Amino acid sequence: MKSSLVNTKVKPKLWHCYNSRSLRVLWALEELGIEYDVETMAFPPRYTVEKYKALNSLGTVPFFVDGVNGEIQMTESVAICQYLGEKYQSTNNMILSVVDSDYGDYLNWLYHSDATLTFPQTLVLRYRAFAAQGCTQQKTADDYDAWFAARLTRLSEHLLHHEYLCAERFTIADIAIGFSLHLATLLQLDGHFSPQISAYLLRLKHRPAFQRAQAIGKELDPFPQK
Ligand SMILES: N[C@@H](CCC(=O)N[C@@H](CS)C(=O)NCC(=O)O)C(=O)O
Repeated sequence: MKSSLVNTKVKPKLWHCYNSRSLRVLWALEELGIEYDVETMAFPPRYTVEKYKALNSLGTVPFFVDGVNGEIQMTESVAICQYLGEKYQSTNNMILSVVDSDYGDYLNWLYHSDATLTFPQTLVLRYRAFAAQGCTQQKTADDYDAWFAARLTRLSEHLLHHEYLCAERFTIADIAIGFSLHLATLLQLDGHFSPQISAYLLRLKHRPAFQRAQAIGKELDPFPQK
């Protein structure tokens, strides 16, 4: 259902929490160099922001609105990156299309980022990192820690021979996978990285657009000690 709380400006608007999946969208916006509005919130916004669920009934981030009347409303970080890359295709080279030979790979990395890499991390986050809130289930966290380690294999093999994931250039697939690796470092799962994964992540984090995006909302870091 469309919300009546959305603004109607033409600039896209993003609701963001520091170091959450909405970082993928901020990073894409910064790479594209377009104007946008961002609202930073403390995590988790369904508890910290009054009426956030009236805006986004899932209560999650990212929440993204675009269109003259705010008619485009999206909640999936990778889909939003794809939308932005395609909408601003004339000013960037960050997407692939069906005519590109790496197109299958490109789609596979886009889906791999959340379905295969971020998924086990969310269990570690919930049952290990949020232990202070009484959510600890060590066995579950340990199982998904090992699951994550095993799921890095394909990426590790690929990066032995490639600097970026597709078409030998930076694309939104690198944003999608790069965030999953960044999250792993926050959860101290980076001990599972092969040298080529560590080097790839470092390469991505050196990008000025990543650095600008990652600084936004830092004052609301839920893990300020890290
Ligand atoms: N598949 C969605 C997942 C969105 C999601 O679960 N976001 C997390 C933050 S990384 C969230 O908002 N969690 C807060 C909550 O569940 O209350 C995406 O990739 O954007």
